[in-house]
Amino acid sequence: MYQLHIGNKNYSSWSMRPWILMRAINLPFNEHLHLFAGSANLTAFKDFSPTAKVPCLHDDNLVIWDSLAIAEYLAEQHAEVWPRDVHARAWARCASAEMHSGFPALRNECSMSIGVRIRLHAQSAALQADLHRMDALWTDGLQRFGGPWLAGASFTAVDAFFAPVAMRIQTYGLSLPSQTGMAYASRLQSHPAVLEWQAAALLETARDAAHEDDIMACGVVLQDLRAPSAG
Ligand SMILES: N[C@@H](CCC(=O)N[C@@H](CS)C(=O)NCC(=O)O)C(=O)O
Repeated sequence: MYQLHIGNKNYSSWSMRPWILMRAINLPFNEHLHLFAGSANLTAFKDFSPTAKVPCLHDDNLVIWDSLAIAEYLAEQHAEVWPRDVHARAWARCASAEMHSGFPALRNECSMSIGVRIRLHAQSAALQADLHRMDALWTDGLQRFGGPWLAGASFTAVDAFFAPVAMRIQTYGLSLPSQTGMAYASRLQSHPAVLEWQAAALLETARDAAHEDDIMACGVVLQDLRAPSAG
């Protein structure tokens, strides 16, 4: 059985990706949730992850410590991870790699916090450029492969890679230029695996100071839908 190590569901966008993928395509796994604890992670997370980061997948003696590498490892054994069509598969890999290494303004200025609703102090030009690129990328996939998912009829790894973006759109009330892009964000928000992850995130009572500080710095908290903090 796969063992998937993840961080707090409210904050950990990288953990969310393989978890959503595995849940959406019905790959059984045991979840190991590790709470973020500032610099203490560096030692505690080292017990299961060579970079002291999450996600990290264990499969018997194999350790895979990066979200994109996890998707590729799973794809070696499960054909449904990527689209079956070679063109759709190449596109899906490009889009996932772009998410993995790009969209810095979106990632830095809109830290993921699923249970909170925030009004940003400002939207930088870089953030607006990221949102325009996101919209163009999503529209391209949906038109090229016919939807409803980014690379065709089936939910695949590329959709899982953008699930945290749909959460950020919800948290920060972000707008994409097209109806097509917004409709895809809302489709992602209501996927059963995303709803399951979100429900668990809302029940979390742990708070991580570094993540909370990031969120407070970028805007005004309008609503906090999470279970009350454990203190
Ligand atoms: N490139 C890595 C990024 C992993 C990453 O940055 N994970 C964050 C959580 S979302 C983490 O573990 N942070 C802990 C820390 O920095 O102490 C991946 O794709 O898996």
